[in-house]
Amino acid sequence: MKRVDLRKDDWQKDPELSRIKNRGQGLESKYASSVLEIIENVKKYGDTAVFGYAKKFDRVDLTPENVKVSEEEIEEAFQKVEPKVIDAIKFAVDRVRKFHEKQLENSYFVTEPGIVLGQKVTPLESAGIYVPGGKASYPSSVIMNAVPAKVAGVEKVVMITPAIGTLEVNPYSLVAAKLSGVDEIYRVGGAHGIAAIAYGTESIPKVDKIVGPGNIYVALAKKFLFGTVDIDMVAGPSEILVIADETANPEWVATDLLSQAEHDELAGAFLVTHDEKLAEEVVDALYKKLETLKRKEIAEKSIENFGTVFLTKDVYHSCQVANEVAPEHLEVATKEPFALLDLIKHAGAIFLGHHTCESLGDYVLGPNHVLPTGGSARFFSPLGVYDFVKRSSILYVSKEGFKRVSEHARNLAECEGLEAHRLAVEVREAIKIPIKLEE
Ligand code: HSO
Ligand code: ZN
Repeated sequence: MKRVDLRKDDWQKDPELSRIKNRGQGLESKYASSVLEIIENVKKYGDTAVFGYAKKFDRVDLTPENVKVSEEEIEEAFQKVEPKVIDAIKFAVDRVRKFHEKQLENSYFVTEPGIVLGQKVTPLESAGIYVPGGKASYPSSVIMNAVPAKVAGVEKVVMITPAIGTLEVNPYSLVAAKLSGVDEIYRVGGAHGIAAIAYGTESIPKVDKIVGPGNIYVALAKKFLFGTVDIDMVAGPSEILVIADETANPEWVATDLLSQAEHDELAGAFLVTHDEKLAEEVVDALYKKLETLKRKEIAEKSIENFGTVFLTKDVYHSCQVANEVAPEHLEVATKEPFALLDLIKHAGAIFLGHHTCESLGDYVLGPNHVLPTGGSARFFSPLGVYDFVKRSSILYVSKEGFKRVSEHARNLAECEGLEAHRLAVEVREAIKIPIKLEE
C-alpha cells in the first residue's frame, strides 16, 4: 500500500492524489471500434448477429426458442438455492423496496388565475437490467437494479445475463430476479446483448432504458447506445475510501478496504487518516488478512494498483481529501461521524460509524448499491426510483389567463424573428369570441 503524506500546503497538487482522481479515465479507445462493429451488426442482422456473437464469445448455441429463460428453469433454480439464501434475498428485497418507496415522486399542479401548470410523472414502459455472467453475477445487484424499477411502476422489466459455456444461468440471479419482480429473462450478455435490447431483435424485446454494471464492452456499448435508449451511468471498478481517527478499529478498517479490493484488480481502496499509528496498524492488519482470502490474487493486485494511505493534518482535512477523490463508497470511522456529514460533498454512499461496514449496504440495509464510480460522484447519484420515471410538463390557460401573458410572449416572438410564433398569439388576441372557448 502506498503512503502519501498530504500534510503540506500544496496537497491538492500531489501526483498520487491526481492519479487517483483521474482513475475514471479508462481504456475506452482500445475497445471502441470493436464495440461499434458489434452494435452495427446487431442493428442490421438482429438475432443472427446476437447468436453469432454468443457462440464466438460465450461458446453457447442460442436459438429463438432457447434464448428466453423459461418459468420451469426459474422454478428449478428455487430448488437449487439454499433456503437461507432465499430468505436472505427476500429480506433484502423487502428492505430495498421499503427504502426506495420513499423516492416515489408525485405529479403536481400549480394554479394562478386562468392558468394551470404542472408536472406529470410517468414510469418508463420498459427497462433492461444487465447482470454480468461468471463470477460477478451477483444476486444482490439484480435486486438493486430491479426493485427501484418495479417501485417506479415500470411494467416490463427485462433482465439479460450471459450463459457462458453452457445454457445454464446462475440460479441465484434467477431467484433474485423472480423475487424482485423481473418479468422476462434472456440469456445474452456482452455488447451484443446490450445492442439487442437497445434495438430489439426477432426474439429479444427492445427496452427504453438499460441499467446495470458490466465489463468494458458492456460499459462502452451502453455509452454508444445512449440516445437510442437511456442508460443509468457508465460504471467503472468499485472503490472505497475510509476516513478514520484514533477510535477506529484497525482490523475492521482493513477488512472493509479488502471488501472492495476483492471485487476487481482495478478496484480502489483508500485510507485517509491523520493518525499515523492507526495507519500503520491498518496496513499491517490488511496484509495479514489478505493472505487468508480466497480472492487473494485479485485483492492483492487491486491493493498494488490503487491501495493508498493518505496522511492528513486532521479529520477536517480528511473530509477535504475525500471530496477530492469523490469515492463511490465513503466510510466515516470516527468518533462523531454525524458531525462530519456537513463537510462531505462528494460520495456515492456515506457509511457512518464503526459498525456500518459497506457490506451491510451492499446487501441488506436498503439504499442502492449501484453508485457512481471513478470520481463521478461529483455529478451522479445512486440508482433510484427517479431513474425509472420521466416527467411531462402540463400547461393550460383560459381566455383570462391568455390575456395575462400574451403580450410578453408576442414581444419575445417578435424579437426572435419568429413570425408564426407571434401570429399564433395574435390570432387569439384578435378573436372576439367567434367560437366558444373553454373557460
Ligand atoms: N460493492 C459492489 C456491489 C456488490 N458487493 C455486489 C457485493 N455484491 C459495488 O457497489
Ligand atoms: Zn461489494
